[in-house]
Amino acid sequence: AIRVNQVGFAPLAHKVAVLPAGASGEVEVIDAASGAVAWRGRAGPAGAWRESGESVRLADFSALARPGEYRVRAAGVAPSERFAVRAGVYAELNRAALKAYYFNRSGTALDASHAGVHARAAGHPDTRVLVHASAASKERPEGTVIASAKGWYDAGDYNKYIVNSGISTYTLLAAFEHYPDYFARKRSAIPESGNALPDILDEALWNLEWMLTMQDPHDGGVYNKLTNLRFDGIVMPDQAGAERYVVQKGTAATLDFAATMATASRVLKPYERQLPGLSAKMLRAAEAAWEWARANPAVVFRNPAGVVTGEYGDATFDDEFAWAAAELYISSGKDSYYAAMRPAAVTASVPQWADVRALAWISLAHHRNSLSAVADRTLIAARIDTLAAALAARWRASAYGVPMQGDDFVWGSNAVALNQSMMLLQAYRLNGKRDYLDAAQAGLDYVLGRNATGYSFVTGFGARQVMHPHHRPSMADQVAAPVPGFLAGGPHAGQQDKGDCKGQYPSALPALSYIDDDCSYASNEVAINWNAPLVYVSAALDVLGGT
Ligand code: G3I
Ligand code: 9MR
Repeated sequence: AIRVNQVGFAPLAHKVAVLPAGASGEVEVIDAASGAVAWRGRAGPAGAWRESGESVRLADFSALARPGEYRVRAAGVAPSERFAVRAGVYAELNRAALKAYYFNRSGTALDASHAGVHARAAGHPDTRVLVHASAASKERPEGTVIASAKGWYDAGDYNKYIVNSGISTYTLLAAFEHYPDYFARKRSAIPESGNALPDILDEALWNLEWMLTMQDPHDGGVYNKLTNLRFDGIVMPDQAGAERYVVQKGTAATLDFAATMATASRVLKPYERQLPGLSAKMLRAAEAAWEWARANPAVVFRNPAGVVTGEYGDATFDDEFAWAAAELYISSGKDSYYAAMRPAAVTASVPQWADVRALAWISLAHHRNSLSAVADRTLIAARIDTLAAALAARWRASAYGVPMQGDDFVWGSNAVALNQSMMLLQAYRLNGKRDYLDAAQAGLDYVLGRNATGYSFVTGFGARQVMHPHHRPSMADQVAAPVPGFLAGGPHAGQQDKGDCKGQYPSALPALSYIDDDCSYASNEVAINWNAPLVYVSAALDVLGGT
């Protein structure tokens, strides 16, 4: 079949469909209701995409700007799913992608007025959590009870991990910092909707309040995670009663915390009246975490004996140091933090939970006009442009018309596509090169259906949508539809769950290694760090895509 973004495009966006090489080169875009031809043209030459073993052609129908509902067709092949062309085409997608965080809130009931058929009882109050042996200190010996409520469940499991919370929360804060007007009045029907804060900040706050409890007030260090000893069964949150622990402090968790709190302190500063003292408290927490990390610069987290939940183990800390230093510099105004970042030694790469260095460049670029004299604006722009240029070159050379290739197909590959888009958008914001916007569009197209599996990977969106994500509430709630607004992890050749998904993978090729089955935690789980760039990119393309 012909593959296309199943949600659609802004009128002036770059618009591409992927056709099997065997299809006729004559391509039409037809009105989905009347069948009238709205655009006619030719597909490009056939090219091989090693990642899926396909030979495909691209049809560029960007010239079609008239709002409507369409399909792409060509002789000799099934037509595409339907899609829309209109301004604000990602508004609902963006709302749902943010609402997914509400659905993953720990420690609260979701009532029917906000959660509809996905209403559920409260689980994991985390008001009495034990300090694990690995986290014991003089002031807080093993077994000390602390309160560590709120926060989001990480993913399809019910644990809460600081390393992954950092990049996720930051990305939401960055979306708001870059596009405040887009989010200002946007309502996602969460309990806080209508208060003085935009919903995206209320949602971020739910997790930030939890994160604050993960810092040991005696030394500034931050626990890696709040977790059961082993994963909960496939049950609703209120049915999961296992003892919970905070586990070992680590350098990565502490620096991710510092960076996120420093960011939050400046983003929330205008809301001093609603949140008295919070901004200053967050900056103090960030500085205390930074000091702990300076004194403990290489504490690698590994699951202690007896703990088998997600690890988020990361053994390199240069990127976390750089990111925390950059955010502390911007938020505190102290030049010493810029020097501590060692900018000349820090490159940019596509962000993910274990590599956060680009987040430093994103924030520096956004604030470039108000930074003190020590900041090297030329370097900031160059770092972002160098990365974007490399991604755009891949996009240009790709048979599928996407930057995704080879090593990008990891656990959570769909978020790689969107984080690539997020970085391309940073460069577009700096220098307005149209290719960067178009390559960013390709990443969103990819997760919404222009990929080798033909799925739209966001629950609730697209004609051929994911129905069975590895997400405990979606699996246990007896509701046929999954909780909406979640991005599935996506294809990759690792197939680490094939023991639990016997014989189900259709292919060993990376871009086809995906199963829409809830057995597949390696290809079909959801996670807060994967949804965050979906929130960012859908907002940015709604704002920038029509221009
Ligand atoms: O670092 C190695 C690299 O050196 C090697 O070349 C490469 C080859 O496969 O593997 C790399 O390690 C990978 C690691 O992520 C770091 O990227 C592992 O293969 C891969 O299995 C591992 O996947 C992680 C997965 O947990 C399993 O630990 C995902 O990134 C991570 O997103 C995922 O996170 C889980 C949490 O643990 C628990 N909660 C759900 C969440 C989402 O599935
Ligand atoms: O549900 C767990 C998921 O959140 C993790 O990402 C994944 C990898 O650590 O593990 C899942 O739990 C599975 C466990 O690892 C193996 N037995 C089946 C579990 C899922 O039902």
